[in-house]
Amino acid sequence: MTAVRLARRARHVPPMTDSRVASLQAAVPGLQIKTDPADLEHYGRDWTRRWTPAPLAIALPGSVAEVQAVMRWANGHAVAVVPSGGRTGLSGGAVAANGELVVSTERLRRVLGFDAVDRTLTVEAGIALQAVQEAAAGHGLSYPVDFAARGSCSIGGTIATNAGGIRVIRHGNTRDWVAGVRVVTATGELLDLNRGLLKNSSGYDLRHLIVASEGTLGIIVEATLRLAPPAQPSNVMLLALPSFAVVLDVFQALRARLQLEAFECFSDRALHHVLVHGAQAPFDALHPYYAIAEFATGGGVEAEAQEGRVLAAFEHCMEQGWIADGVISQSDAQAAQLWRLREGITESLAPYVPYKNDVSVRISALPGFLAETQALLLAEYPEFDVVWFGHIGDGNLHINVLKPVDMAQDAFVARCEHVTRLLVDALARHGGSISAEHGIGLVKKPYLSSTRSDAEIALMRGIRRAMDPAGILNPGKLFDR
Ligand code: FAD
Ligand code: 2HG
Ligand code: ZN
Repeated sequence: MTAVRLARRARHVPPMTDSRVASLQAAVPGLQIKTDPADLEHYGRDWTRRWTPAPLAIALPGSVAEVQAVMRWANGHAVAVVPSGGRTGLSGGAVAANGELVVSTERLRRVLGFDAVDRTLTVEAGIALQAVQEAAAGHGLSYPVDFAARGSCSIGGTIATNAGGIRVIRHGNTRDWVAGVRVVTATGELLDLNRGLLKNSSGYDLRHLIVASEGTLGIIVEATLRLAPPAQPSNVMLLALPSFAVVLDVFQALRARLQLEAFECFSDRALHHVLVHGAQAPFDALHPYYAIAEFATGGGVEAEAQEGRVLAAFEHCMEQGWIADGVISQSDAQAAQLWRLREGITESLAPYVPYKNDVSVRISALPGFLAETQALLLAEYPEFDVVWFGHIGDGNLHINVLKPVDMAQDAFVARCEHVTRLLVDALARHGGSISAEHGIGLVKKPYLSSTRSDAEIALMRGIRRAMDPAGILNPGKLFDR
């Protein structure tokens, strides 16, 4: 009882205010600002949960003009700013742990326009990815970037991280769908980049500089997105694999025969956690690895021909001993059930606050890289629960390491960082990247130089200084100035 009473009282303690908050409010009179401790915690962190949130305040502008006014004020007062979308990021890019002003796009969620001739949708940056997908479908088209955080990540965040997801194999990354962006710079200017043009050979394409800039070059306030034809009818197939060594054989066998929309894999440990989290077991027996493939089925005669190709692919893989069992969805509900086994992994692991790697190599380099990585992880993490999954058809592997309950968090992270340094060496040997799709943020900052050369990083520093002379935009993220 006492604890409840204390908690209630704590909620009524007036938040600590800072004269800078009053100064911001005076400079931008209608601006919504939050300083409640619960809000500081909520908006000060993303899904990494490794840093303690400690922002100065949360600004929630309701218009582009307000974003500009906030940035002018922040620049004038040398206040660091963390651009913030849905905070589903997995690299600490949206973390505010050092008294920064969080600028949230949460109130900028409108669809601003659809152009049937250009096949583009223009939206405000805070709109959720799923709302964009639904708006596109409402116009008989599709927005094909897709992944499990669709309901809570913002389109601005997906652009700022160049998000990938489950359909990259067929449709590419976010970058491929950005026809234009409007960006507020550190000094409060509004840049209108590329303006939806399909062809534009007029010098440096600053739009693409903004993609994957992780909030270090400006605040994305609006985006014009290319839309694709409506999604084709498709089917989902889940395959049980006897070993990891065959996953690429299965991939190539399916890719040669089917129009793949997705090809993903996950380990028995991943399935274990998803099942504990409430999903339904797909097979009676357990298997070491699983692959999930989505493929277009077409309609009418084409659908029949496709069915033949699916069976042929399946039989070929069975004959080779590459698959032990398999199921194919017979309805959208079944397809969703199968996808849940793959898409539910991150959420099922979240309570463990896992240490994550998100690495990529060229598809052709995968066999050598995967063999080396598997041996490395077996040798280095003999007693840890290591969960493998990923967009294997894109050359992108996710490794989640779970902390043993009796191990201190610092010791756990130190051990994992040691293994990441070894992984970095393997990546270098195979020409890969330390971040395939989640961004560098805080988590992978120490390893940026393993993927980008000194000359590249020097150029990136120069660009950052030119666009943000006072160094207020997401300091400490991606690389130090
Ligand atoms: P935030 O986390 O808010 O921010 C991410 C970065 O972008 C930060 O550096 C932030 O400062 C910056 N930023 C945000 N908004 C803006 C803006 N308007 N202007 C400038 N900078 C901005 N990612 C994938 O790529 N593929 C996946 O398959 C995938 N699956 C996921 C599944 C789950 C369950 C979860 C929790 C995450 C997953 N992610 C995935 C990671 C994450 O959802 C993506 O990185 C997403 O793009 C982040 O969007 P957000 O709005 O949440 O960004
Ligand atoms: C996915 O592919 C996401 O599911 C999240 O990119 C990966 O949790 C992860 O490590
Ligand atoms: Zn992923």
